[in-house]
Amino acid sequence: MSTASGRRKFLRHSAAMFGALGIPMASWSRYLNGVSPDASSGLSPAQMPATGPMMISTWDHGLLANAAGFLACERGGSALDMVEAAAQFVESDAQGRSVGLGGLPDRDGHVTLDACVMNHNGEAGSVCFVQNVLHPLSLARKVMEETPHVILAGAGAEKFAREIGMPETPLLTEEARAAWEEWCESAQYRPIINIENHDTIGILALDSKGQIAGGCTTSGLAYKMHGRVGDSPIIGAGLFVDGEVGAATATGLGEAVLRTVGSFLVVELMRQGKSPQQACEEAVHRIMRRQQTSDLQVGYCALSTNGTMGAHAIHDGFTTAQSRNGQHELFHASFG
Ligand code: SD4
Repeated sequence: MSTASGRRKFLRHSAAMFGALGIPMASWSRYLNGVSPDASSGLSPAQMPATGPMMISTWDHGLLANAAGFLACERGGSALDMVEAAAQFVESDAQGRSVGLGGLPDRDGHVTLDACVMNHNGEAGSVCFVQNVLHPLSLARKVMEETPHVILAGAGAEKFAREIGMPETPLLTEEARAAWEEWCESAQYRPIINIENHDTIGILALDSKGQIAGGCTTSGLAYKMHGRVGDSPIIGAGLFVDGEVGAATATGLGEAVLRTVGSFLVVELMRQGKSPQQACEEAVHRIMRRQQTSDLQVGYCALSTNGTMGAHAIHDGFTTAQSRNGQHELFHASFG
């Protein structure tokens, strides 16, 4: 596909998504003018410090997610509001195969969701192994804001969602069901791990007050065992935010991230003086030193409270969307 036709397709999809969310065209169209859907390689300019609201999100879908986050910011939203708006955008997108609606199911055919949020004060909320909730990250935020707990799981989280008025939403689309049925024919009920099978969204935002927040939301590994919970809803693994230092989030094979408490590690390395880029590299290398990584992917991205960003992955192919000054750009992360 040519760059021009790729861009046209991207803009059509974006317009449909913003329209479906009821966001008026006058609000989103100017954001899309600042969106560069073609990934650049090499060092991102966003690794340089900057001021003002900014975001970094995992994978290509982070571009539109960040644009949605900036709309929330323009309406006076905090960093956490930016994160939530970005997440809702991707969770509602039925074309995405690993987050929310349209996500691929577990090996028994159930779409089960993991999500969490954390803010600059160190408050955190999380839900895991949740079904039929369109916006699990918003539910995680409610756990943080309206309960004395940090994590709610499974049926208990779903009950809480009903209590606070979140509608039950079936998430398995026809396309995702068809993909699962095809998988069932040859897979012998074995959960798979491969480096293509990832595109969870992790989102980090810094608002104009200098407050930082993050979130992570996913339907997890496709065709995982029923009941499996990954790194994404686990504070310290899929996400960590420290208002004095910065924030980090992870994507890829959750088991590898869980074993190394990856996002916490990235933030602690930043506290010790490493840049977000150096910290992401060290956390990836920690996995590579301990595990056989030829068939697994993990990527981290990080944002410091002074506005520098970094991203690194085990393998080529990890992209991050980086936004500031009304510009949203996609970057290929360094790897290896
Ligand atoms: C998980 N870390 O459930 C998630 C999957 C993911 O990009 O990030 N995919 O293991």
